[in-house]
Amino acid sequence: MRLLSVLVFILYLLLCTYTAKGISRSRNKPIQQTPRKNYLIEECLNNSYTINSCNKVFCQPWQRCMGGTCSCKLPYQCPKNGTSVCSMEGKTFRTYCQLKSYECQRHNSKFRSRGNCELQDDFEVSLKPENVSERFIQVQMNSNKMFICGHQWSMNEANVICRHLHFPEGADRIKLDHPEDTWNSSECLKVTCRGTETSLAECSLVRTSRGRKKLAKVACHTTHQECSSREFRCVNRKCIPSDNTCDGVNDCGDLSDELCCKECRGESFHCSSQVCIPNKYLCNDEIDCLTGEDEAYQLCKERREETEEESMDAERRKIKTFLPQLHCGIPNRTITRRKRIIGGYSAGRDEFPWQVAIRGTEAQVNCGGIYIGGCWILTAAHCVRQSYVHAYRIWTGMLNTILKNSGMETFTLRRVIIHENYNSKTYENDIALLEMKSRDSGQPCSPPNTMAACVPWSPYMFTSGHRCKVSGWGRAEDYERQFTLKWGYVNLMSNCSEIYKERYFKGMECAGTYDGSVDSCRGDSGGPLVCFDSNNVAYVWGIVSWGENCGEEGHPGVYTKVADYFEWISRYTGKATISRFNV
Ligand code: 4AZ
Repeated sequence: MRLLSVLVFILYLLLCTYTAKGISRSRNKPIQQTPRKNYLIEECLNNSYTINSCNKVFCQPWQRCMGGTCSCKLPYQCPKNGTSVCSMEGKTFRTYCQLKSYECQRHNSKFRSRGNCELQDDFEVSLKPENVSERFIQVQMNSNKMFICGHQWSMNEANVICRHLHFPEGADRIKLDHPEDTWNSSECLKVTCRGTETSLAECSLVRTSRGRKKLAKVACHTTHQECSSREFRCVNRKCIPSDNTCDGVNDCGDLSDELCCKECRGESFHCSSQVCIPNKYLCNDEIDCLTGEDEAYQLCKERREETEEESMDAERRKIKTFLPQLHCGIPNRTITRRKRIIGGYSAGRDEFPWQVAIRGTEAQVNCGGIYIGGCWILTAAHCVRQSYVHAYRIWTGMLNTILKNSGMETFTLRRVIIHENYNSKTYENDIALLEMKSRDSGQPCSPPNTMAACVPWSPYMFTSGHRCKVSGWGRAEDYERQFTLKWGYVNLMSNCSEIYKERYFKGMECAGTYDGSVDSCRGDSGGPLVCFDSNNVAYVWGIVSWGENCGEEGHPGVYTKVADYFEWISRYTGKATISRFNV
């Protein structure tokens, strides 16, 4: 009985606390404001990235990437294939790419129509009425005047129209409104733009019946103003609502609101390079994310978007298919065997076809290296000396250092190029290029059973947490010499300046596992850390450089961050040898 009353009392207490909580919660609710989520990455914004930053996005096919910026190609550098086009000034160009490269160099030849310039009808864009900030858009085509529909009207289209009308920063605001009664507007023009066009004529324009629906309005950007606390300042100094950042829509017009995003909102997709792209770019057979996540087989095997629109976008995409593309980073085979290395496995034949061995003055392998195409080997500066150039031998197509396999080939060197700022005390800029002598003089090197690893051009291609592969003939757990090529999975890490403090410099990158169970070690130096993109193409992300011992918990391996040296490498190899896309 006593027990029962105690139980009842406890129950009563529980009930009290529950209701008290309930009351206090409901009372608090109207006062508490949900904090606005910040989608943007501040430190990234400091770099003022725009649509012309090839560390973040691909350049247009009439541009090329130079030092992180897209710059204009010369018209003769365009592919020759394609249809002729006519500019607003009435000049005929052989291809769309040529017109765009001409325009890109500020000759300001805007696109007007396909075909050559004879027999061209008029194409005029104007804003109506005068003297108000937000106006309807009237397009005159073939003596036919029409307004632009409100259907699917977005900042992408508005920016293009303003650019067309010589407002280089694009639009400030868009709106939908009913037309004035006196206007005959039973039909309207439905526009769809990618958002990067400079002329409305490049977009898809389709005549449709308006019904009773609203029409599109735009206010083009004229003067710069201070942005409010709820606005984002674009790199082109326009202000846009903060809620419109990281949503896949190019509100700024220079894309600066989509390039530094922790995550994406609305109908948009997050590339691992922190860029938001509209969902309609997924699985459309054009790579938009630097490492191809938007076209990954796993994502796309069930979805294929077919959107065929009559616009110059199709021509732009066709031009891309005419551009040369390097064949790199694709091993013939990917299987793995027996466990070994520091937490690693023995490599199979053709699994690491870019891995080479560098034999020095003594007849043993002392460092690894990476074949990157042509006659070029990438390695660590601390592995080589200029004065030993005649002593080195490069072994390609090798798996085992004592059991010589068929398909091996050795090369002597023409040149050893050590980074001019390599510091042998701190291991800063621990990178070197070796130029092999071709076995048939005048012929390319083309070592057998060897495939170049692709060279990454942007430090945003792979980020912390990405699992990559390190390989080499270096020491295993027991520090014993190894004779077979081994490899292991390691994760890229971002907290290395906390671990190695003042010993960690720009141009270095850490990779390892939490417990140190997988690591590179003595003898692996100069060899590759490769990361694979969404389509399994291998990029040499790091060169084995140093570390505090091997396989120690809390002491990951330190690698030379190859993406930071793309320009340095291409200075010697030439851009065409190492650029996977758009040279
Ligand atoms: C070395 O001595 C070395 N655990 C290479 C890699 C690492 C440590 C030492 C990383 O060549």
